Order: sequence, then C-alpha cells, then structure tokens
Amino acid sequence: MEILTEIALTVRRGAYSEMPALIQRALDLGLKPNEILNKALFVAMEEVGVLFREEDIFVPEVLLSARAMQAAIDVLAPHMVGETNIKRGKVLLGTVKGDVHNLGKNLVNIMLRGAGYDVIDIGENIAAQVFVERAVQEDAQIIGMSALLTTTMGQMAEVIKALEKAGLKGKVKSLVGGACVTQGFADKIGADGFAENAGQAVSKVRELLDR
Ligand code: B1M
Repeated sequence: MEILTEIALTVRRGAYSEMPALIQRALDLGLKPNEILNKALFVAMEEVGVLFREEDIFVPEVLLSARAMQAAIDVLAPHMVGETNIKRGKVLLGTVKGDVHNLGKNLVNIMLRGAGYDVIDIGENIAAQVFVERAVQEDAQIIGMSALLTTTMGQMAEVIKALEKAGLKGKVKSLVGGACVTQGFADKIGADGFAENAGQAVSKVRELLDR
C-alpha cells in the first residue's frame, strides 16, 4: 500500500501507537512534512469529520484519530521548525473558551516557531479575560485564537471586546482561525487578521507586525 494511504488509514483507525514509526518511514522515504500533512493527515481528519457527522463513528473514535494525528505532528514538528536565533515577535496562542480542539492550534504554533516567532501556547478552553491578562504578562504583540465550533467562535469577539476594554485594541493585534472561521466573520468582529491555515498564519503574523 502506498505510504500516504497507509498513514490516512492509520489516522482513521485511530492506531496512534503505530504512527511514530509510520511517519518516520515516510520521512525516510523522502516525503516532505507538508506533503504528509496535506495528502494524508488533513484528508484523513476531513473523512473522520464526515463519518462523525453522519454518525458512523462517535466521540471515542474521533478522539483516537485526533491522538493519532497528534502523534504524527509530534514526529513531524522537528522537521518543520527551522533553525533560527532571530526572534521576530511574540504571539500568544490559544483555543477559545468552550472549545477543546487543539490540532490546528498546535500546527500554527509549530509553523510560527519555525518562522522565528516566540510562541506562548496557553492551551484550550481559554476565557477572554485570560487571553488579555496573559498577553499583557507576556508582552505579546499578537493574540492568536483558534475555534472549531460555531458555538464557540463568538468567544473571539469577547476577546476583542476585552482588548478594547483594557485599552489595548490596536496595540495588541488579534489573529483568528479555525475550520468555522471566515474572513467575513473576522471583519465583522473587528479582528486584525484571519488565516485559513497554519502556513497563512505565518504570513498574516508577519503582515500584522509590519503594520
Ligand atoms: Co469535534 N467537531 N467536536 N472533536 N471535530 C468538528 C469541528 C465538527 C466539524 C465535526 C462534524 O460535525 N463534522 C463539529 C463542529 C460542528 C460545528 O460547530 N459547526 C464538531 C463537534 C460538533 C464536536 C463536539 C460538540 C461533539 C460532541 O461532543 N457532541 C465536541 C466539542 C468539544 C469541545 O470542544 N467543547 C467535539 C469533540 C471533538 C474531539 C475532542 C473528539 C476531537 C478534538 C480532539 C483534539 O483536538 N485534540 C474532535 C475532532 C478531532 C474533530 C474533527 C473531526 C477534526 C478537527 C481537527 O483536528 N482537524 C472536526 C471535523 C473537521 O474539522 N473536519 C470536528 C485537523 C486540524 C489540523 O484542522 O483545526 O481546522 P483545524 O486547523 C486548520 C485550520 O482551521 C487552521 O489551520 C489548520 C490547518 O493548517 N487553523 C488556524 C486552526 N486554528 C487556527 C488559528 C489561526 C490560524 C489558522 O490563527 C490563530
């Protein structure tokens, strides 16, 4: 079986313990991390999402698939992070309150670090006020928020309101992303930037810091 197909199937089966050796084999064969992400891991998670929506699988199976994907990301991460000593700026990153999805956020983290940014990942289910407090504590120039649920994306607006209330809107920039988030939504809530994927998050951060 072709290795990318094997990786996708392994994510779907949620066989996380098989993942590190499989990803290493793909890297040894000369496949690039981006190819593995785009042609196997993302494709598999999309399929998992469809199976879940159609109730062919349930939360426990989805959790195993997520664990398999994280195991793959852990092996890929050192190959995605470039060697750089230049610190270009600091980004505070988290998944908004009510939301525990973290794979996309973790990828954004890896890509930003790879591009030379300092990243403080404050985790998942983070309240608006905590985003702002930690940004001040850490002296971050950008707050990056991830949301995967239509029921939690509104929390991004709460973070922006909290920034406004603290007199920090414009000083600390906001970047939003996640499967349910769009440029239109970002504009509506007054976010400074929107990125569709982890690669785009890097160019957006660069753009926001240059502004
Ligand atoms: Co959930 N889930 N889930 N889930 N889950 C979705 C999102 C869903 C679309 C599935 C479906 O119905 N087809 C659906 C949401 C529907 C909606 O709101 N419209 C859903 C639901 C309903 C739920 C629960 C409510 C289910 C339940 O309990 N009944 C529940 C909610 C829990 C909660 O958060 N409170 C739930 C739970 C879970 C698990 C815990 C089981 C697990 C998450 C485990 C984990 O993250 N560690 C899970 C998973 C895995 C998914 C799917 C299948 C995959 C998500 C994923 O990790 N994708 C998902 C279906 C789907 O998205 N197709 C689904 C891979 C990841 C790399 O992509 O996060 O989109 P993504 O990140 C992308 C971009 O969006 C972007 O970059 C990444 C790519 O480069 N990006 C950013 C992300 N964040 C960014 C931030 C940026 C910039 C770009 O700047 C700061």
